[in-house]
Amino acid sequence: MRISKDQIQDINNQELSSHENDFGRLKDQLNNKGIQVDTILERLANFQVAIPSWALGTGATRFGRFPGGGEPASLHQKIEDIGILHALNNSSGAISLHIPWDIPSDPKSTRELAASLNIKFDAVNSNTFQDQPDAKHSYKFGSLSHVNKEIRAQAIAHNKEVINYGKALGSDALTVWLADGTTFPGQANFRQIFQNTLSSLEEIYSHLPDDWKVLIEYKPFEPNFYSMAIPDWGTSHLVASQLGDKARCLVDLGHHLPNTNIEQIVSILMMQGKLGGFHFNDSKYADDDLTVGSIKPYQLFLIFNELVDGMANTSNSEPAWMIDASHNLKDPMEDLMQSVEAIMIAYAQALILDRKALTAAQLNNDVTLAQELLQDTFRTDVRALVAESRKMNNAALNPIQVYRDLKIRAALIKERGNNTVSTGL
Ligand SMILES: [Mn+2]
Repeated sequence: MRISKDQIQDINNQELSSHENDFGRLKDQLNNKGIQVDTILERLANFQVAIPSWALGTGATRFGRFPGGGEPASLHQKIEDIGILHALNNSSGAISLHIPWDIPSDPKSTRELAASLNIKFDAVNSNTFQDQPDAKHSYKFGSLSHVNKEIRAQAIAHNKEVINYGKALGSDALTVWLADGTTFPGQANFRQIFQNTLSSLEEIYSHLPDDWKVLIEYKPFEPNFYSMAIPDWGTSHLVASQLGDKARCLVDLGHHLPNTNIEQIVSILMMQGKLGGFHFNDSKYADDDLTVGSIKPYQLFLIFNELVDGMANTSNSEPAWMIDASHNLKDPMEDLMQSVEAIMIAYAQALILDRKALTAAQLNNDVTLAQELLQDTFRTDVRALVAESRKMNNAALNPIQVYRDLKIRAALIKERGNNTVSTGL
C-alpha cells in the first residue's frame, strides 16, 4: 500500500498554525544566536537512515515472539513499508538487506520498486551466525574464524555472494558482523582466531568492487560469552587497517560494555578516516536493541556532537547510517518512526551547538562553560525544526499521528492478514 502526499497534507493542515507558532519562536531564538536555520533545515532534509529489511516485522527474545499482524511477507512488501515510513518522515530513504533473509530474486523489479519510492540500497549484510537449511557445514564453532578451512571457505563464499546481490541492486558496502568466538576458556587459540578471521576477510576484500567498502562490526560478548573474534573497536580498527582503504569500522551503539565512552571512539575513528558505518539503538544493560533515544538521549546527543564535528573537521566520509533495533512490543513501524525522530533531534541539536564557543572554552580550560554550552544545546527543544524540515518536503509534521489517523496498520492487516510472518530474527 502507499499513502499520498494529499493524505498527509490534509492532516498536516490541522496542526499547521500550532506548528508555525512553535517553529517561529524557535527560529527567532536560533537567529538571535546567529544560527543559519535554512542551512540546518537542508542538512536535516538530506539525512537518510537505512531501515534493515528485517525490522518491519515483530522481533523476538529467546523466550517468545508475539506477532502483531499485517507484517510484510516479502521483500517487496518490506520496501513498501519503508516507502510509507519515508513518505511520513522524509528520513527513511534507504534499506539495508540481510542475506539470506531477503534474497532479491528479481533485482530489476526490486530496484524499480525502490526507485519509485525514492529508496536507496544501503550496505548489505551477510549472515554466518545461523546455519541455513541447505548448508553443507555448520557454523556452530565459528565461520570466518573456524579451525576448518572448508568451513571458512563456505563462509567466505557466502560473503562474496552477498556482495554480488548488493551489486545487482546498486548497493556499495558489505557489513560483516561475526558471532564467532569462544564461550569457555581454552576453547580456542586467540591468535589463530584472529589470523583466520583476517585471512578470510582478505579473500572477501579481494572480491569488493573498487567503489565498495567493507564495514567491520564489533561486539564484546554474545552469542559467545568468553571471547569474540572481533570484540572491540581496537580489533575492528586493526583488521580494517590491515585490509586496506576500502575497509572501515562499524560502531553499533549496543555493542559496548556498560558506560563505554562511545563518543570518544567515534571521534578517534573519524580522525583516522575509519568510521564507515553506524548502527543506532539504545540499551539499559547490554545489546538490548531498544528504540533509539529511549534510555540515554544525552549520550546520543554527545555522540552526534562528535559525528557532526568529525564530518566537518576530518576527511572521514559520511558513514552508512542504519537502525539496528528489535521491535518486540510496539508496532515496528511506530517504533522505527520514534527511532528516526530521536536520531533527527540529536542531529539537529548537534548542528545548532556553538562550536566556536565550545572550542574557546576548551582552550581556556573553562570546564563550566563547556558543560553549559553542551547542556544548553541539549535542553533546546528542536522538535519544531525537525518537523519543519519534514513539512518542507511534503512529509508529516507528526509522522506517528498521521500513521495512526490514516489507520495504516489496520489497512496492512486487511491487505496481508493477521498471520504473515516477516523473515528475520
Ligand atoms: Mn549492528
